[in-house]
This record gives sequence, structure tokens and C-alpha cells, in this order.
Amino acid sequence: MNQYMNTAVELAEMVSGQTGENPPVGAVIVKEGRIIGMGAHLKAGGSHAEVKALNDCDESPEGADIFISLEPCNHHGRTPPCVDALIKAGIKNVYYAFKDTTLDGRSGEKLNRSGIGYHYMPHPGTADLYRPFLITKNKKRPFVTLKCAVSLDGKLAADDGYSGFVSNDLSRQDVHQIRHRHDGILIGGGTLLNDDPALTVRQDSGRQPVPVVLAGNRELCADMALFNHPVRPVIFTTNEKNLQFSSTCQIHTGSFSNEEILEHLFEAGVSSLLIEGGTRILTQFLKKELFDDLIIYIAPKIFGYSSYQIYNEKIHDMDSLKLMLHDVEKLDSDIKLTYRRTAL
Ligand code: AOF
Ligand code: ZN
Repeated sequence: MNQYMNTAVELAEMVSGQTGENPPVGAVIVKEGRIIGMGAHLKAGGSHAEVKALNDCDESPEGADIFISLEPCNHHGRTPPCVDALIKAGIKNVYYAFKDTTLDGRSGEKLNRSGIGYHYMPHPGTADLYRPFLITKNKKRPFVTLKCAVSLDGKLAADDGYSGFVSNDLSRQDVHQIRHRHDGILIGGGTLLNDDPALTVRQDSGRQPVPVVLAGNRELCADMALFNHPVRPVIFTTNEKNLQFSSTCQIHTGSFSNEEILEHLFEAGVSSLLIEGGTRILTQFLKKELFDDLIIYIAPKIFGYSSYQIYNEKIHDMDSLKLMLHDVEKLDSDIKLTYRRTAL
């Protein structure tokens, strides 16, 4: 595997989760066996990785090769086509690791016409890297991760509602990293009122996702931790009394389907959503299969008989939900299971 392509993919991995609806991309420019420029796409609307790398060059990129984690674009979007910038800079060869099926597929032709070599150099890290981007583009909804922590007997809390901390410190730190990689975090009104969560990313340099609450008919109270969140929360509710919080939150009153909520969030710029549900929310999104990843932390506790379950309806076809086990991790005494519903 080419070391320069490894570096381009590593750069892309470093910005994964922070580029919103755009893909994480890394680029490395090499001339006579020396890296002369590197760049990554940092946020949606900003310069593409190729342009960042060209601007970073400490000598002329004329005659140099570029290694990009993703096929370069050939369209006028929020920025001009990268293909034109590469031609203008006098790049000799373009190596890219992943085909961007959302593009028109003509980047290669245009580069070739200008006498530039165009080479597909697949890299094993890119399928996972671009999965959220492609799902978001294809489905026109956020990439959805469902997450929960359960006891060994599969319960979210004891029957009296008490859960304390189900999972251990390491699992909870892991959740903060996962939050950091999503644009929004969604919870239900039950979790909001029972746990009063801050919904912040507690990491040194944590980017804060937008907190979203499906409050249903519940009435919020002014002293909730949520109201101190650095990002303005988005609340969906059927209770008009919650309009009193319009100065601190974005309140949507009415009854919305889960699909409508995802559509609304997507249009508002939330391209990835972490759903930290209780029973009601988990059941809804599982039932409608409105998710891409499912992450379950299992703690070595027994909660016994409890109505706080992952899914609280009768199931008629036990095989209807198709999940692929993607990863198993041991986090001290907890186990983290990552499943994928969608293959792409
Ligand atoms: C990026 N960063 O480094 C590359 C991208 O809205 P625009 O103009 O930024 O265009 C976004 C599209 O450009 C994106 O969907 C992808 O197909 C292509 N390549 N995008 O944001 C990059 N190389
Ligand atoms: Zn581009």
C-alpha cells in the first residue's frame, strides 16, 4: 500500500465527523519523493482538501503527483472544481482511493484531456470512511446511530426507573467520543425529565452537537441542564405550553412523524444524528428501521423484571430486522457491540 495514500486517508480520518454533509477528504502532494503539501477538508462550505494541499505547497506543485482519499470534484458547488485547480497547478498524476458516486464521473476524462494521469488506487480504510457520506446523500436524511446501555439481562433500567449509571467509566468516555462525531444528539421527553442530561460533549476540544428533544406532550421546566447547553436546543412537542421557552430553544409544536423529524433536522444541517433513546424512542426508530448503526453497551448487572426494554412491542417476525455484527469491543467489564443495518 502506498505510504502517501495512507497519509491522505489518515488526514481524512482525522476530520471524519466534522465535515457535516460533506465527505472527510485528505490530500498529499509529492514531488521527487518528498511531500511538498498536505491538506484536509475541514468543514462543509470550506476549501476542498486538494485546494488546501495546493495552497500548502512549499515549492511549485508543477510536475508533482497528488494522492487524494476521494475522487476529485469537477463541479461548481460552493467552491470551484478541484479538477481545474489541479490542471492549473500543473499536477502530473492524480491518485485517488475512493470513487465518488455522487459526482458525474467525468473528472478523469477532463484530467486525461489535459495530459494528466488519473489512477484509481483503492484503500481498505475508505469504505468505512465514506459510508455515512454516501448514506446521507442517497437517503437525504441524517446518518442515524442508535445507542443504548443495557444490563446483562437486556434492560435499560430497573422497573422502578432507576438506572444510575448502567455502563462503566470507559464506556461513558467512549460515548463522548461518539457524540463528538455526530452533528446532533436526540433524546425523548422521558429521558429529559428523568435524567436531566446536559447532552454536552465532555472532551477537551469537543465539538458540541445540537441537542434535539422529542418531548411529546411533556412540559419542560426552566431549571433543566439542557437550557445551559452552548448550542440552542431543538424541541419537538405537542404541548403548546413549551412555547414559553422559545427565547432559548427552537420549539416546533405539532405532531411530527419520525421521518419528518429526520427530514427537518437534515434540512437544518444535521447530517449525522446520535439517538440516545429510552424505550419509547428506541422502539420507534427500531420499528421503522430508521437507523444505520446500532451500538449497545452491555454492563455486568442484572436488573431483573423491568418494563424499561429496548423494544416494548410484540414481535411477529423475529427475523425481520437484519443486523450485521460489525465490531465487538471489551471496555473493562463492559462489552460494546456495534451493528450495522445498512450494508453500504
Ligand atoms: C468536499 N471536500 O475535499 C472534496 C469534496 O458543496 P461543495 O462545493 O463543497 O462540494 C461538495 C462535494 O464535492 C462533495 O459532495 C463531494 O462530492 C465533492 N468533493 N467535497 O467537501 C473535499 N474533495
Ligand atoms: Zn473538490
